[in-house]
Amino acid sequence: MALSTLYLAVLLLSLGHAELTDSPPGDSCSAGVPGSPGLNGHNGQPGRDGRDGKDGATGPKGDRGEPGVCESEPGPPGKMGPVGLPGKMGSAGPAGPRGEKGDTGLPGDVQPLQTDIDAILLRIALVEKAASFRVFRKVGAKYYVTEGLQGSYDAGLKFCREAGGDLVVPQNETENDVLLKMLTQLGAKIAWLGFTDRKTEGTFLDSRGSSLSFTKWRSGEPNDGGSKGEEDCGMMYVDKYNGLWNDVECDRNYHIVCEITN
Ligand SMILES: [Ca+2]
Ligand SMILES: [Ca+2]
Repeated sequence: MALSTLYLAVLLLSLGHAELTDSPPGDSCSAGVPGSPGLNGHNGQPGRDGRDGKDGATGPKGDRGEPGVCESEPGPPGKMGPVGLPGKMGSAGPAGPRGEKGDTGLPGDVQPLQTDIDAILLRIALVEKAASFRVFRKVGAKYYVTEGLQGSYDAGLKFCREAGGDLVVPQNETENDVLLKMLTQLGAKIAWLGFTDRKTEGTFLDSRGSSLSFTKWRSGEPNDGGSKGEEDCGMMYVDKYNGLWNDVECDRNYHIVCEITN
């Protein structure tokens, strides 16, 4: 339609032009027969793109698809959790089998231990012996023991030797006090001390022949007095002179106290 309108417009324009150029001024002529239509012109240039149209209406919802298959790799491990509270200790299990016998130790490793064991056994033997007496007191490494018996100096010395000891000889003030208290508790008034001057008058020696390193003579003693004119054996006063010493006749009857040691 648009091409036909354009064609007619071109035709009228060409006729008008012909009248202006072919007819002299003042002449008149009749209109000629219209010529044949001209050829179609060439196609014009493509027009510009039109504006974007409005979005169409939303279409109907499609059918539900098939469930997919998850094939993803496992994720990394999570962070370590807090340390839990300690659990209760279980009951002891049964004893395991006996192990193999160990290697024999060196003689030098065994000897000190054996020495300690021997010393302990000796100490136990001493305590057992002391405890076998009626009364016993610990004095340093020694024990003073007695059965509460009385007799002469020689009877007392024999008794103590047979018990594995000797007649008591205090070596210092402390030992003298222990003996005094022991005799006081026993109710004794006088007890023998284990030394004499039978061998050399005026020189008191213990049963092993050693001189005295400690003495506690009563004032004026030893005096070798007495009715027989000789006093050769030592003794201790208990209640009368409170632990002081004297030399007396050896055949008197006094309490017998022994000292025992390893
Ligand atoms: Ca004497
Ligand atoms: Ca005397």
